[in-house]
Amino acid sequence: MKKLTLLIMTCLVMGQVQAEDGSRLWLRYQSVDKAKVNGPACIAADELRKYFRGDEVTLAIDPTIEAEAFKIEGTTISAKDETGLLYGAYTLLREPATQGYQKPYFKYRILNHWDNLDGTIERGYAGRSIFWDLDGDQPKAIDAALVRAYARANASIGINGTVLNNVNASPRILSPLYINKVKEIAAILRPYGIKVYLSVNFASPMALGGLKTADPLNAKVKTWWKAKAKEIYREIPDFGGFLVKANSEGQPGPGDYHRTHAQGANMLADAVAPYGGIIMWRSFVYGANHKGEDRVKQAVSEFINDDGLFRSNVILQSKNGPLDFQPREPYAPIFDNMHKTPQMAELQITQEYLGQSRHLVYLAPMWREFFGYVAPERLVGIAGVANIGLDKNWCGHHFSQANWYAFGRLAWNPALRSEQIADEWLSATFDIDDSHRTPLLSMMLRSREACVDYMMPLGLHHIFKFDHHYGPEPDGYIAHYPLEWCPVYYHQADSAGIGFDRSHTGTDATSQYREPYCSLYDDLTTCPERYLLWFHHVPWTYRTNSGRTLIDELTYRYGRGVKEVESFIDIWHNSKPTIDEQRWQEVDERLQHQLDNAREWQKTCLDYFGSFARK
Ligand code: GCV
Repeated sequence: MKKLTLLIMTCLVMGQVQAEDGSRLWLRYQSVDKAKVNGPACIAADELRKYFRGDEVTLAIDPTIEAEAFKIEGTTISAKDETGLLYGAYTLLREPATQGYQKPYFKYRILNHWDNLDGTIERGYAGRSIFWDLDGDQPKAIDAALVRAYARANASIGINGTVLNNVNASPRILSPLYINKVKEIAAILRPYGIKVYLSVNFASPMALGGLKTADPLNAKVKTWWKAKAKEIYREIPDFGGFLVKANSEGQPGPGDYHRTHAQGANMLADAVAPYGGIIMWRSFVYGANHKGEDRVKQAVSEFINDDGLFRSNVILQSKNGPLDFQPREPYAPIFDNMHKTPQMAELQITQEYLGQSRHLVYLAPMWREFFGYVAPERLVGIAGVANIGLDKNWCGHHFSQANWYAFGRLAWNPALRSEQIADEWLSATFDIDDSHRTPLLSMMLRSREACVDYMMPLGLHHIFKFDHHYGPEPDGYIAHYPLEWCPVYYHQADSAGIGFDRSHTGTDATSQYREPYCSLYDDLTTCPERYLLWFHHVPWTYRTNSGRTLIDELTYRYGRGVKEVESFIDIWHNSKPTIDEQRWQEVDERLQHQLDNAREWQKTCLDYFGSFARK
């Protein structure tokens, strides 16, 4: 009898313990079910009733408070509506001592999913799409519970929009069948304060509407988009708008009809304007019209004449750097050149070029670095290319969850320090005490710089293997490829030195920057070392700040990166007793892999560069 009771009790206890597979993200609240919640029935009330550890909370609607903001006084949360209450509730759950008024910094806090309708994800490293898949040639049913869990996670960090499909967009997304699916998703996300947006293919009127052209000045084309917008808004009245990749990497756009970006964007802007929609128009454009021009200059050349010509509901969305989400880039000078156009920064959460979901690289320091050059007040929003997929732990690597979290927190408040965000995330994600959290915090904070060191120190860039953007291939060259896809184009190593001369003696990309950066970057003696080889072709014998020659400094930095990963492994091993088994093992396996990769980067790059330097 005694034995049976024990068995039953054990089963009950075990039944309550959830597996630590990472699926709960940073939302690992234990249900206490004790708080009395006064106020309207809503998600905020449900969350607090279940998880708040105090005895009583009051939720109050106060129309004088700004949308999305909230006020906490004692244990009363006031907000204009349920979204504000929800943000207040998650803040209270995270930091029970919070008091006072908070509002999100950026109006647009948006995830960009590069999810294809067939379920694959471009640059996705955590499994297939959580939104899309095919069932034969029909869209698969939406997993409402999963989408709700996604909405909850986003609301807990203040994200208020999501683009549901890849910027390399299939026209099918605008078919009635898919609009219905989008409507279903929107209904799940709406109570969490999240709007849906879609990436659109500029040639949709031809692919879907049977028109012979997609020329933005053509009357039939305009009418087609207006009708499409009307159809969407009839189903989804709070639809956010469109994201557009036009005339970039083979995508159609207004340039196909000798029209400008402004003409293309404005035609779409007019279609969604009656409903309050916006157009996020990407500036990631290079190639076709710019043969021979340094790729990092092309966005400014292409857009500068359009400044001031866009409708007020168009936002120009630009990647943080002028090339393409490298481990380190100087900021993109387009942010200095468009003075009359609202701008958004596109940050990449998915670590395409930072070890993908295999390497532990905490990205908040990189994004904070960007805000040091492009002040948040110059932006109306930030978009983050999502790292979310069907993997049990959502992001592939348990620590990649921290990047999703950090993106949301910085969108809420770009002044938050990377350290505070990492600390919040660690505390919520693992059950660890202060003494164990400190080394993990240090590991996270050093991890991005380590990645730069073992991949591309001193301003090197884009020396990745063709296409998959993971391992090193500094000697990469394919004669029939565009030069700007070839690593040798970016490092320009020869017997004299290494680096891309973008100063006034080279491509003059430095002239696109505002002062003091223009002069600072242009002069080899004042250019910060972290951008040295980005802006200058430097002799092998050049003495860096440390007194080492350039090749010795490269050797030192690759070695430092590898040592850092070794030290991460030590830290992780020391933390073993405090981390649950499954997550510990999974992270450990990836760290070992990261170390192998770091050593491969070190060897491949130093062997190759050494063959020029040490001739
Ligand atoms: C979605 C890079 C990536 C592409 C991506 C593109 C973009 O080229 O490798 O996968 O396409 O950027 O941002 O449009």
